[in-house]
Amino acid sequence: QFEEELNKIESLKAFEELRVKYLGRKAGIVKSLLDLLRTVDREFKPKLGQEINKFKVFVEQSLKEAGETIKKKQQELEEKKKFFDITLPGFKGLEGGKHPLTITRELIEEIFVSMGYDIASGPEVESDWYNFEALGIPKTHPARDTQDTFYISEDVVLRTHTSNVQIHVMKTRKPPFKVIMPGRVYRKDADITHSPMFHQIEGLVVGENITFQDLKGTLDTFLKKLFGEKARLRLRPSFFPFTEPSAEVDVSCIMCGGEGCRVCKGSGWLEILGAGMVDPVVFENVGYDPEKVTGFAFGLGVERIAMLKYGISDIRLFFDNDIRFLKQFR
Ligand code: FA5
Repeated sequence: QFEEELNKIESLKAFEELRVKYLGRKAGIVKSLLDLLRTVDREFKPKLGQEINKFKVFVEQSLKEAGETIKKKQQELEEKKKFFDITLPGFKGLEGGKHPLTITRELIEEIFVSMGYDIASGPEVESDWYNFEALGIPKTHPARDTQDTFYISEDVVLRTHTSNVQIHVMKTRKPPFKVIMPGRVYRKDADITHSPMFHQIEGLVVGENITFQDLKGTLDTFLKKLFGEKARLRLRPSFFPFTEPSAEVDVSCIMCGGEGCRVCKGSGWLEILGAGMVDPVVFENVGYDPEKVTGFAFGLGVERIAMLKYGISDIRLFFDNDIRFLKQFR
């Protein structure tokens, strides 16, 4: 019976129960057999005592062996549980990525930094003077129409361009210098190429004998570095109150299929920036001598450049935060 019960044992707990059942000091089977020995006739005692003792030794020995085996098994099981298989593939967390506008801005910054430019920034909530007046935009200029500008109060606006930073920079630095000034700007504008909040990167170079040729060469170098050698630049005469002469600059729709491209609405060109030679009036407003220094400035639209680079035909996609759109730029 003992052997039968022993063979069935699988857990340490069952083993312990069996041990108590047979060898328990108070009520174990071996103990009760020894108790029985006291009640038998003297002549049977030696023989029976021997038999009981043999049984006791047998039980003890068997339990010892079985106990060792079962403990070993248990240990192996524990080890298996602890084993960490480093060859198994890991769990991959959701990976974030940079926004296409961030990628584009960083790319543009890198190109200008490689050409020796510093990076500066200025306020998005701006006084009328910095955003307009100092840049030669009088109260009567159409750019100040409430259609275009978000007013915080009569004298405070959400900046409509990054050109306000030109003034901050010129008021705190002495020429010569080359700076770019990236940032968010705001206008009451909304269609597939216009967003009410968008990004510009302003550029400003001031020194002696800076010419329009330098401006054109700089923009040409920049655009070729950004879009490749085949990219073409087109300057159209334009007007900005703070530059003279002024130009609007288009780039050929090289990245998205030329003439038929939706980004360029079939024209083959997309306007990406405004530029010109700094107007002497602006130099006077910041205390520079227009007889001594000249300079050029430009303001480029980051969204427009990203649209061209990636062939995106609707500016609103940048701000919808649709994960399926954003995932493509990782
Ligand atoms: C200006 O904002 C001038 N401050 C640029 C400038 C700087 C001229 C320095 C001369 C010297 P404009 O309004 O054209 O210019 O805007 C510049 C660029 O911003 C545009 O060429 C276009 O690429 C982009 N842009 C303008 N409005 C929007 C809009 N609502 N959404 C997205 N991009 C826009």
